[in-house]
Amino acid sequence: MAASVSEKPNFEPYEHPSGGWGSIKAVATILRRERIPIQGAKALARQNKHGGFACVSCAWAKPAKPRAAEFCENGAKATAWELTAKRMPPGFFAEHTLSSLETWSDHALEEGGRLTAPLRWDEASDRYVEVSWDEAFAGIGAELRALRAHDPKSVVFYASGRASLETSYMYQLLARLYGNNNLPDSSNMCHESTSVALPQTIGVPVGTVTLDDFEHTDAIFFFGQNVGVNSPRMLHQLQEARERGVPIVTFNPLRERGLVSFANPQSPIEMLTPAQTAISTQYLQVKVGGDIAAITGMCKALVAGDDAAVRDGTQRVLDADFIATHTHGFEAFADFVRATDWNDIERESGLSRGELTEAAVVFARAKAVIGVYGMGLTQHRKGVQNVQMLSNLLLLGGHIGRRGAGICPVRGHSNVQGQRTVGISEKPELVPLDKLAAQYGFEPPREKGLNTVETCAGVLDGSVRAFIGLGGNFLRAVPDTARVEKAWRTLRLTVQVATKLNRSHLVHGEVAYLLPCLGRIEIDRQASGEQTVSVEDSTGFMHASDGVAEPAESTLRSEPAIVAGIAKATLDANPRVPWDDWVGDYGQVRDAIEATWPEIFNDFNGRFRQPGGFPKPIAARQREWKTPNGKANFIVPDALVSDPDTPDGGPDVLRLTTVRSDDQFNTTVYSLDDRFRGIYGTRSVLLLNRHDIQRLGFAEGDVVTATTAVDDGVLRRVPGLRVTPYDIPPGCAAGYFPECNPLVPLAHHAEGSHVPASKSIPIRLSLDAKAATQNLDPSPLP
Ligand SMILES: Nc1nc2c(c(=O)[nH]1)N[C@H]1C(S)=C(S)[C@@H](COP(=O)(O)OP(=O)(O)OC[C@H]3O[C@@H](n4cnc5c(=O)[nH]c(N)nc54)[C@H](O)[C@@H]3O)O[C@H]1N2
Ligand SMILES: Nc1nc2c(c(=O)[nH]1)N[C@H]1C(S)=C(S)[C@@H](COP(=O)(O)OP(=O)(O)OC[C@H]3O[C@@H](n4cnc5c(=O)[nH]c(N)nc54)[C@H](O)[C@@H]3O)O[C@H]1N2
Ligand SMILES: [Mo]
Repeated sequence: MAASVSEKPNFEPYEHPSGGWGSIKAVATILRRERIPIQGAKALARQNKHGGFACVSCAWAKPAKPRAAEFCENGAKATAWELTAKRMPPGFFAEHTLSSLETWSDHALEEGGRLTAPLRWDEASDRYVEVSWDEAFAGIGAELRALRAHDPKSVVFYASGRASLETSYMYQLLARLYGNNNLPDSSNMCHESTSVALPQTIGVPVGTVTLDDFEHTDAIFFFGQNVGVNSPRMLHQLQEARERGVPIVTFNPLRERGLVSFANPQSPIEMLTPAQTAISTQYLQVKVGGDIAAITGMCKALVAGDDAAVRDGTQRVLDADFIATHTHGFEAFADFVRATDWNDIERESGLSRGELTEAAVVFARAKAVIGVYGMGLTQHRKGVQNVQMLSNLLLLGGHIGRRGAGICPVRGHSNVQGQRTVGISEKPELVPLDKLAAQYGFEPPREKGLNTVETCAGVLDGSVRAFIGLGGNFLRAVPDTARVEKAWRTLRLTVQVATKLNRSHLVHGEVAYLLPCLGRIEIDRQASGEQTVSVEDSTGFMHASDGVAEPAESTLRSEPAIVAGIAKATLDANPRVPWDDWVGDYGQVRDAIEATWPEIFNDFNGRFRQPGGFPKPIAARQREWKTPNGKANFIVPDALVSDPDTPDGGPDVLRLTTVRSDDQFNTTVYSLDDRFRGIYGTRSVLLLNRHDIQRLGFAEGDVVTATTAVDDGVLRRVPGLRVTPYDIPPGCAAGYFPECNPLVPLAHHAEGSHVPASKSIPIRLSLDAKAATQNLDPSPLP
């Protein structure tokens, strides 16, 4: 049962464009697989539409005038995964102990379908047993009250990034009324590097571009974001830009299909002809961790060109007016790039001076440039400086606060940006605590709370005693899996709110509850009728989302109802916090959000249904710099390499980056295939450059163990990885998240943001078994 997907690995290069017929076929397959052809197809028609639901997959912008089908292959998969006809009722748990389920794969666990009833772990039988909602809340409340009497800071309230603005607001209030700011979330593993970097450079914690900018841009630069897989609806904006002749320059160690070419599955012409749009006009296979060096190279070419223009009295290359009026720190930055040697840039980036100069020329010619990026920049030891380097580059040309230009961090979960906006943050200075104090008549905790990495450290050292998880799969998503899992079992209480079973529900504390919730696609009926929720997209627009499908089971409760249930069972009654009224009418939660942030959410209930959503104010869009010095700041990096730990490990040390396949959503693994990378039937692979395979004495198909090359007394290893040749720079390797997470040391995280540096892990390889073909060697044994 554990291996319900047949393990027959197969490798062949995928020569087709992303999108296209491959995409249509994949959508049909997944609807069939989840046994929901009709209901699923009906729901898809209302995905990302006015009066429909906001996709539960990625956070990419939702246009005011949607296409006939405003969803992508991966959004369709996420919808089907949630609306599946499969169920995991209490009877399932009567048949399986939790220890036996621990041997199941991530895929097999979620494949069982939707959870249907509240469950409590029974120690005597090692099984989850059904309890009533009242029993569950009473049990959790009693534990939380006891822990609070001892130390209110020993409890952590994690949020995964999918919960609505309404749920998130109630959840952060629960934590603060309880007595701490321990609100780690998935952005702590994701775009926290952005939230730390950009306030220092341009005075906002989020991106500045809107969909309109894509229609007016002259050049797009892509760093470490796999658009065809992780935000495929953006391919439409890229395709339109390419049709206008806009160059797209990509920096990525791997040649990713979606960044190479795209056939629009919604364009009849492209579907009937071999036509496809080439996406990247220049594809630069930067070394893993080589982005600071690469951008330094581009900046060096630009500054040199500008120095020459000043000398010769010709047209300037940089936007000198913008730099003079709006920025600070330009001279120091220009001196840094002038002083940096091309040899060092070439060595650390793996790119040539010629290639970087060519990219700089494209940049210099464009009146409006967009810089797009993802985890390839944020998940490094110097992840914050990676983001600041991209900001430096854009500032050279004045590309912030100009139509068609801007910085575009592509956010992960569908409401991860929004949950930070409504108070899910461990940093008290980012939350209007005085407002909350006045609104609800209590004294909020002022001490900094725990982020994700600190939560893991707290579990390891015993200071964290309880974990409440609002969605997600914390134990699979975090670094140092083996160590954290072991310590996890010593927790007093674990509570998980979820739609489907995952590993974080199997490894648990002394007292454990698993609470099944409605998904966003389902109709949510409360006292005042069917409820609407809201989310914020990657470009800062707030959207309404209405459920369209019947709930998987009548026993399920909504996330707001579950948060309120825990709150009421735990906290003293406070007449100013009307949990029941809020659950009865989410419009009242929106009123409360508006009262806390009137400048962002004024007339929230009036505006949130408008097609295309409403934007939150982002000062940098108007060239208003909310930085301490009132300017946009150039920031000089302190090293050329994004991962100072890795470089001198010796010739046998490789830099491993961990990535997502085409058929997964984070730890939710839909299948073992990765169509765009030509890998089928297995995720236990290590993608390596052919020369490295040979140099290290391996052959294609060998099975190896990866061991972390960090000497801190802990042995971290992942065995069983198949050596697979791939188009990747020498010295680099790629493997899958979450399978490779045991290799990431907890301390190996971005300076300043604590984002685990899971895009650059130093590893060594050792042989487990020779390739199967060689085992078949008929030569007689001696
Ligand atoms: N279908 C689907 N959609 C998703 C998700 C999903 O799992 N599946 N996850 C969601 C979430 S939470 C997030 S955060 C986003 C993640 O979306 P992405 O940011 O695209 O995340 P990754 O797949 O981890 O990989 C990013 C890319 O960075 C490249 N890369 C690796 N190392 C480096 C480097 O050192 N430098 C550069 N320049 N590039 C590098 C990789 O080759 C890969 O193409 O997507 C969201 N959307
Ligand atoms: N090595 C490595 N590690 C990484 C990354 C990487 O690139 N490399 N990426 C990091 C990033 S960017 C992120 S965002 C994290 C992701 O970390 P998480 O957000 O914690 O993990 P997910 O896999 O998205 O969570 C999936 C689970 O969410 C639950 N779920 C789904 N829908 C709902 C819902 O509507 N409500 C509730 N309550 N539960 C729901 C289901 O039970 C499902 O099993 O992982 C991080 N870890
Ligand atoms: Mo993410």
